[in-house]
Amino acid sequence: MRSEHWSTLVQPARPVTSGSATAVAQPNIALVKYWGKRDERLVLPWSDSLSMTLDIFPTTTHVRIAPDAEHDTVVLNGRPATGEVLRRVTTFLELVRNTAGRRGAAVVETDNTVPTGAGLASSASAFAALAVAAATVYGLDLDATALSRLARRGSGSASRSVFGGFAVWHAGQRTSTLAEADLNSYAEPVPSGDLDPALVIVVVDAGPKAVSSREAMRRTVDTSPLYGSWVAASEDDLVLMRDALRRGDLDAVGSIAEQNALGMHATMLAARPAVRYLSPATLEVLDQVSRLRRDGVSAYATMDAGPNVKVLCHRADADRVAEALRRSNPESSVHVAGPGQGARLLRASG
Ligand code: 2P0
Repeated sequence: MRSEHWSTLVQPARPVTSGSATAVAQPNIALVKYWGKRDERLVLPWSDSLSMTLDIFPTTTHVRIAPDAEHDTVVLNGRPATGEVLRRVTTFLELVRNTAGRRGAAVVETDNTVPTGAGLASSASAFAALAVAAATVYGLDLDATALSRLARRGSGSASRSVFGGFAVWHAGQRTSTLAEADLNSYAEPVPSGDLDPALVIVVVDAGPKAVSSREAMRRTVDTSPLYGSWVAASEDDLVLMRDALRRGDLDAVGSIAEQNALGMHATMLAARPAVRYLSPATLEVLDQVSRLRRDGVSAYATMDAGPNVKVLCHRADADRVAEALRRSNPESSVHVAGPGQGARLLRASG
């Protein structure tokens, strides 16, 4: 009786027996940051954020159906993934399969050129590429908004890497239900006037971080007395940032981004126990950026969940800025990025 009852209610998932897809995506750097979740399972943030997708550090992800396999397999940079990485990717594939009403394990092979875990948003490019490839393989026909919403479930910042150039990720109304916020929380492109920017990335430390951004966000939201003020300030920053981008005003974009990043680090420094990603090397780069500004160069710093510094400047000044930062930081690697493309499918079969 019971099983008959079920069979009338639940459409059994149809098996997928073959197919593969390869997608590529690049990381993004937030100029107005995402820091803190309203809901962990749905990856819903407390505030809107805004970023620039880079034209360097691509992640290329190949997903293929493994018809005889019982479990998903994940290979990251040639090595089988285990633990948290495997769990996050499998949970994400489960979401794609449930949404598509399909079943069948997959093999995911990912080549990530971002220094993993160094606060350079490797999960953004990783889950944006995975969303495109997995949706294709399991037959989900999604527009860019739906793809962004899906990528968000893998990693919040991935919602923004679905788009090229500048993108805003909407938090979804704070007063709405979780289901409404889920629907309304996605990224979309933002116009950026005549801006011709570059981000000079100073990797002072490419090692893994001591505290994951997920845990650090949780601790900040739960314990930092400054968190509410930062969210309120960030809302104002977003309005000003959109206006500065529209006007193509790099100095305004840079100052807002720098203030917003320092505010984010202040709120986590006030968490209990404190989360401190900034190192002495970070502070030295911040001093160098101030000196560049005193010398008349428009250069502004932002830092994420790690000690590395990204310096926003005019593209025409990028070589000069990179050279100055290389000279002052001979042990660091320095990369120059411009605005890049959004996540895209390279090929698919079956
Ligand atoms: C951002 N970061 O806006 C902020 C600023 C780091 C500092 O998004 O937990 O890897 O997977 O949603 O996206 C890093 O967090 O976090 C991040 P989850 P994610 O770029």
